[in-house]
Amino acid sequence: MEFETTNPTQRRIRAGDRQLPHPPYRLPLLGDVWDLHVTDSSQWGMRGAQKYGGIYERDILGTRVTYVSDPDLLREINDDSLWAKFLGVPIRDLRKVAGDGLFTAHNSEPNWAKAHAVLAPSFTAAAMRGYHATMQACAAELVEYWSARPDEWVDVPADTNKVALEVIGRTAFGYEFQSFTRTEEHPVVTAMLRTLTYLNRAAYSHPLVEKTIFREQRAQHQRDVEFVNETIDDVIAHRMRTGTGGHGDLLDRMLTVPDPETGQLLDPTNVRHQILTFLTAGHETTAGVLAFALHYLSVHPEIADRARQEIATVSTGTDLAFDQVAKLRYVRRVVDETLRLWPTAPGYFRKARRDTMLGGRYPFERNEWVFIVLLQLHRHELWGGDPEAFDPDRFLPERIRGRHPELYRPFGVGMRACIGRQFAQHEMVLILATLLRSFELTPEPGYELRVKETITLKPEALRLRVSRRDG
Ligand code: MNH
Repeated sequence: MEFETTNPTQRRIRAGDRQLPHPPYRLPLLGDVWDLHVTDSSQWGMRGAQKYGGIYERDILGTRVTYVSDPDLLREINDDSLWAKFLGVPIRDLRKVAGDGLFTAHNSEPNWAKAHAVLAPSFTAAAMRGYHATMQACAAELVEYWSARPDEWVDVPADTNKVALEVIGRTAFGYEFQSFTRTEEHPVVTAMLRTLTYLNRAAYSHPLVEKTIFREQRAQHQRDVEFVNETIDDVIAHRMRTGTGGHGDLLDRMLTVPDPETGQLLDPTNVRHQILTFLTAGHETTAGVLAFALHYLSVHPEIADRARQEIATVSTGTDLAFDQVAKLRYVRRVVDETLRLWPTAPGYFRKARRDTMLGGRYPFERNEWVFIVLLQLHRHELWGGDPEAFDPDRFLPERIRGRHPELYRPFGVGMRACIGRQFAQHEMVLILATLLRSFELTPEPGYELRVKETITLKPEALRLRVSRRDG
């Protein structure tokens, strides 16, 4: 413990002393609320950083929201001993669905450490070997689905959502959504997407507004949450009835492996929370990256061809073996660069563990929080050149070396960083490579990338022509 106040030469840390750049025309009581964008809040956070700098704030009805995209300040903020995970508005609302699942648990909740210990072995690089065949089968279903549509403009984000949902459904709890054979969207998917959209929109709303103007939507939202919960509970109950073990999925692990620390199994409600966490955290983000990557590959045929050459060199067969995926260094750089421009989880929150003078200049009292604007961090001037240019070679080993360590954080950082990182990377490289080798990608004339936010990011209305190629 440090007691700054016992040092007479040091001034007390007071939030009131913190002066930060902010939008002009700040109003009494309302603050900067006129400058709030609810449907594109992350992109607006980025625009703000471009105007006001690497740390600035908006005062929303008396709540100070601090936006940080200065990598030097992140040396402190990303340090788990100084700042801790904070559940900011859209994430906190996710707790209504995902409860104390890994993503939405507070650091202090015992279920976080418990589930982390039980599940971590399922996410090591070695564990990926066990998921490879499933991921491949899902990729093959997408190839078949697109092969049957040579003369259509395929809805890219919808279809990458399908493939990522199949992957996570099967690897997490042995569930096939049959995304590629049903004509209507799976009702659980509809309910989950509506839930995310609702939570994203209602994030800055007021309960009274929700109960009046948005009464219908709110009722629908409650039905959606109930329906999703029941469906997952059925799957868990079915597994328990028909026998655990032998599935090699996350559900088996959660139902059979005790926490090494306490010797306890996860309780059934927590298991449901974890499944819901994996379904949401493990599918929207990955699907978004695949969709953005396909956009860039379609408008940069030279990059797509270079990737195809690499794929042909690594594998002459029709399928990519597990060990070959790690050899696709260029495809991996395409994924890395996509995540630089469009980190599909566009930021994260941290709160100060104790009173602190951030960067030696900005006083933050204990428990005050900041939002890390990944979209702007990933466009910081230290990247050099035109930050909007899509250039996978930014991730060449020699160019990564010497780079500021806090300049690239698409998977977060520290103890609360993404547990699914290796999973997502293996999945994304495998699926992209499979699609590149199977299809020519033609962009829609005149399409300009617009980005839609539903907590995660997606390219809006992205459609491509996909035609079979041999090899
Ligand atoms: Mn993922 C945490 C981004 C894929 C499961 N994920 C995080 C965080 C970021 C993130 C950022 C940290 C948030 C914070 O600090 O508040 N995740 C991604 C991205 C992709 C992704 C950009 C894909 C690309 N994530 C996945 C996949 C899974 C997954 C796939 C599961 C299979 N992520 C999680 C879980 C957490 C998390 C679980 C919470 C971990 C924890 O707090 O212990």
